Amino acid sequence: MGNPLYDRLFGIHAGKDTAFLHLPDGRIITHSEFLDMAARIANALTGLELEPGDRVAVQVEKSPEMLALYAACAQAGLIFLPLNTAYKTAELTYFIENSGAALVVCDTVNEAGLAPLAQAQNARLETLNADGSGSLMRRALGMLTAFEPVRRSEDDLAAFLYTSGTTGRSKGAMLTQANLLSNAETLVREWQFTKDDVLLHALPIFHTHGLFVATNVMLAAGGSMIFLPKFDLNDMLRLMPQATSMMGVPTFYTRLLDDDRFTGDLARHMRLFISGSAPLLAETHEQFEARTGHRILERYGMTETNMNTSNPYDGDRRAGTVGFPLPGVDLKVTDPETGEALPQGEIGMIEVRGPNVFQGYWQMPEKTAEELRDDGFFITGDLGRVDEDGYVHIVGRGKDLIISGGFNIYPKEIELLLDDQPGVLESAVIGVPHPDFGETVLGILVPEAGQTPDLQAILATVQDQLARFKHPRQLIVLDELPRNTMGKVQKNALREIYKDVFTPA
Ligand code: MCA
Ligand code: AMP
Repeated sequence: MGNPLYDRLFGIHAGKDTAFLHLPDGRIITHSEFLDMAARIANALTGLELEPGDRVAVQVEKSPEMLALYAACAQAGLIFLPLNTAYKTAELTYFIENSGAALVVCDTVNEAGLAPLAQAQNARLETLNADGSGSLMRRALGMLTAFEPVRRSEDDLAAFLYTSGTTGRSKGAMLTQANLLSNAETLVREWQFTKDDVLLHALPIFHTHGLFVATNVMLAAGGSMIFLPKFDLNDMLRLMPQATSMMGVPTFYTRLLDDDRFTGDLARHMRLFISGSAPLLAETHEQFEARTGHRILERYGMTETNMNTSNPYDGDRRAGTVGFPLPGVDLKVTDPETGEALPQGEIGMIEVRGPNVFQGYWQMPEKTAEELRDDGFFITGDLGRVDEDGYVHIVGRGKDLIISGGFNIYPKEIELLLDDQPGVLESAVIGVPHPDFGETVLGILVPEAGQTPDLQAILATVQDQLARFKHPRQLIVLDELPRNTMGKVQKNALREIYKDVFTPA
């Protein structure tokens, strides 16, 4: 039986002195050096008395060591639970408590803040910093570079990724080894990745895109990655000549296009540019082709499902579409009210089924039942249609979601906080177009009678409680919110009124 995730992504590289990570300072980490590091960490984790199936919550900066911690968790049968580095203590508290993490790994600067929380639930606390220092690597240093992978089956859980919801409460999406492996192996074939590929990797590795799409695909293909700590335009331009491929959110592409140094010559040698996590404007697709001759390959996925659809590698990559269902993925468009399949061409709810679809939300059977049907179809919350050529178009969202620079934000979480502020009767949070982030957050407040809320004080509270990317970029005060006859706030009307706030005509 072995350990399929470890064996097929990591074990296959044992003893290979081929390049795996190219670091921005020119250093190269080979596959075998990386596996040695992972095995040392796996030994260190076992030394902490962690048991297979335990959750390891990780909020650290992107680094080779963080990636090796992911490999070590796979090897030791632990559930990897990466967390956005922007989250504040208040947000982390929920994830750590809800997941029942047995180990929390954080940056040294956050250690004191997280210690009481870890202690309260008997979790171990170790540190790992961007430069690879910290208590976890100190433990790992003295360990052996051999570690027999813990036996696991494809049905065992490999990762939890938290995804927020319309109620404001985040849900832990449970992903098995099979979910991750099936998707990675499909994408390698569909996008024709090989050991000769060098991926320009500037995405964070705490989300599906940077970890399960970009990294797992490169591991399965045996290629290497130019592993940047974050998106930095100068680094991207400097290092693109050494890459064959890039994956990014639409903001990566608009930022590249906004810079004159990004020329057709710089990109011509590249094999493939892939975009996802948020809608790529058809205009960006067209500008990119005009500048570089490349047609960006857009695909569509979710935390709960990994990737569902992709434009073709060979064939017409159509702007404004997310392509065809991937092999093994069933996709249908249904009536959001009845769940009945709609005739081809009609707009409705996108539902997907396949080996990529998660197992449910951790300890939330009701939420799971609301979104995952008994027959295996997952209700994505995205509204779309399939055109006469079979291309899937996402035309809107049936869920109240804002996607800013590829990060998902559920308005409810922010509204709950705004509603609690002195002098605020109620609030509505909407996404409005933003030239850099695609969408950004706008907060609309209604004061209590006779009150004038202190907007600066409210923003300060928001800053304290919520990750930066969730902060409303502006607060607007209104006497009342527009409502329909049922009393429901008409967010569409608000979005229309404020659509030009950040993108003046
Ligand atoms: C940073 N800031 C943001 C964002 N990122 N604000 C709103 N939205 C964001 N996405 C804050 C910074 O903290 C900073 O705050 C200010 O905005 C400007 O920062 P800037 O330097 O411009 O930002 P950056 O650090 O360059 O980051 C922008 C980014 C980054 C490169 C677009 O957000 C990014 O890498 N996004 C990718 C997200 C991703 O991987 N999503 C995949 C999710 P201050 O003003 O205080 O300095 S997985 C997924 O969605 C599914 C499964 C899928 O299909 O892939
Ligand atoms: P997440 O919850 O971070 O997994 O984000 C998943 C959501 O991102 C999907 O439900 C879509 O709304 C959105 N998304 C991902 N890829 C695309 C895309 N190519 N076009 C439009 N929306 C996308």
